[in-house]
Amino acid sequence: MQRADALARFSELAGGVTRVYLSPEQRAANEAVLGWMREAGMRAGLDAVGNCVGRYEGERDDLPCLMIGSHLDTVRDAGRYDGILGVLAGIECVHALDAAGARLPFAIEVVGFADEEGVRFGTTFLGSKAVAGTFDPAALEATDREGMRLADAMRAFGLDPARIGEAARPRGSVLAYAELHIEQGPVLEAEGLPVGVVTAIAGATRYRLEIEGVAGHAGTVPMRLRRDALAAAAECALAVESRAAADPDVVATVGILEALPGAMNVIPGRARFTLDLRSPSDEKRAAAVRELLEEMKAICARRGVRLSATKLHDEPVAECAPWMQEAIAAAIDAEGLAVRRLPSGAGHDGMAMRALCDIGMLFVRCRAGVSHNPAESVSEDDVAVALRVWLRFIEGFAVPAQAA
Ligand code: HGY
Ligand code: MN
Ligand code: MN
Repeated sequence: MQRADALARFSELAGGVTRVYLSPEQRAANEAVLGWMREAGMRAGLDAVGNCVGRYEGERDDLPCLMIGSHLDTVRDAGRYDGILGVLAGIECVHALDAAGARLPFAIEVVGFADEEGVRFGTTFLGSKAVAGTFDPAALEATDREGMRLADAMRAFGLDPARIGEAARPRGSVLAYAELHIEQGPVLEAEGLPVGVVTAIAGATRYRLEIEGVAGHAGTVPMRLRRDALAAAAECALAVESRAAADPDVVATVGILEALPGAMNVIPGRARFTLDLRSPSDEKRAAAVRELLEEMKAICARRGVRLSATKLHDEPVAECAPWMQEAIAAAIDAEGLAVRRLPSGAGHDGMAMRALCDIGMLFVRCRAGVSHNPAESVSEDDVAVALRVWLRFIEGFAVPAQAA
């Protein structure tokens, strides 16, 4: 818990937590995490994309590993447990094994992924995709708010984009990927449970959209002659909200909305906004995205403004392997706790890691389900329960014959 507080201080936001990919704050946080990994008995260092990787050998060197991970980057003005808790929990479990001199029939790798949230470049899962071998080189052209390309930001950080492929793991070298994460939802708290087993991670689509209208003088252009880009974007945002509200299996968010040029007395000639749409059903997600793009085009045509949409991200539902769900459920049961299976509305690095190996997740109750918010919090007791479950899951881990 103190380590989560310590990492929260590595932030670009005074009085809050914002730590994005390849930032000076991330470099400082990496140093702390690598130090804790080494103290726990791991060999630790950064991989080719800046993930923190710690390795604890099994009963023999160079055995395939169980990968225990989560992410170290945050959203803007974030909480201090989203992602972070899963990395710290992995370190704590290895520390317990090391202190007991325990060696398992597999290695353990604890990974702190460097870019799960995708806040700086709009992409996401850059770290886990590199490990899974699915990193898309086109992402190197993505730019941040200052217009800096990802490739240049990597070089400025001391990484070589040409070596990203070195982070990819050979198939078979990772037996499974397991992530402990706060639920970021209200279910466990509502049912009085400290932990739960994740069944699947909802599919997600992200778009960056721009509306081209006509800038003008706020005092002289009659309302009926205006091509107000922001008003059009606002109508689009309400269309997003009502389409999602119409289907309990769909959630959609306009998280960024900018009026340009951004002066009080100028009719916005341009508007930029984002769409984030999720569903546990890939069919419903695709239908909702298709219908919303049509509807937003019609809104803009009616208003005489032009809409352009760029898809940034499109990940289908990621199932947690039944055998991994069973293994985590058995550890929960062995701790004398009720086993609750539930889906994840939030995205996680497992969506990328499933390209390499089977995945599983353990959820930890968080207060009022609040996340992506400084009020995000977990209780020390629940974290203690989760650590005991996680250590038991790790010690009992084995790949069943049919899953191998
Ligand atoms: O957006 C998400 O679901 C995750 O926090 N990246
Ligand atoms: Mn998050
Ligand atoms: Mn997260």
